[in-house]
Amino acid sequence: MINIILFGPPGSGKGTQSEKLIEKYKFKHISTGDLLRSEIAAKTSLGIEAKNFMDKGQLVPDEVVIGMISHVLEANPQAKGFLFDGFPRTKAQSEALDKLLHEKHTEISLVLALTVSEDELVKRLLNRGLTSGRSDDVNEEIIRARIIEYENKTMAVADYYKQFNKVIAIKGEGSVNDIFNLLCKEIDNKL
Ligand code: B4P
Repeated sequence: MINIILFGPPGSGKGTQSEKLIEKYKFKHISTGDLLRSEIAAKTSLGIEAKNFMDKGQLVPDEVVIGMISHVLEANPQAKGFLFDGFPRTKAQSEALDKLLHEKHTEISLVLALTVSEDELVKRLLNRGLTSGRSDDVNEEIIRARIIEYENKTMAVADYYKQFNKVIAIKGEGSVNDIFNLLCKEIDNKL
């Protein structure tokens, strides 16, 4: 079983590359951003709580996200491997994920970290905001707040997995296909 974390700042291409990776490798895709947006669309109490944070560019509280992940792992006992997209985003989430996977007698195999300059991130997200209908993509101030959350809380995830030598940095600028090929090369090395 191979379990991968696709890591990187907002707008680095995690969602874009995940779509291609799950098609090729048939991983079970877990995107906390997508899960939260489904909760918001369904107007659940979890969604209403999450929206308050997401609209300000802030991370949703750890216990909310960890609970969601725990349910998805439980619901997919037959999965051949998981692709985590946008999760974990804090050290506490990383530790919780390791514990949940350990209970399933498995672990994170690889953390693929996309690196993209801040100017390019802002440009991509504003551009996506023109068509996505995502309230966190339309305003540069909110986008910058998301990048600050990433620097203050999420970079710690890479540090956490570096101690186990699991992190590989991949340049996330260039064509979507070229970046995809770089990611595949690293995954193939693990298969
Ligand atoms: P997410 O849904 O995870 O979204 P994201 O980080 O903004 O974007 P992603 O990185 O997937 O976007 P992509 O580059 O593919 O998070 C949204 C919010 O949810 C967070 O701010 C937070 O509030 C909350 N949340 C989610 N998970 C959480 C967690 N674990 N804990 C707490 N809170 C959580 O796409 C960006 C754009 O770039 C697209 O338009 C794409 O077409 C373009 N693009 C992609 N690759 C490109 C390339 N190579 N060249 C040019 N453009 C490219």
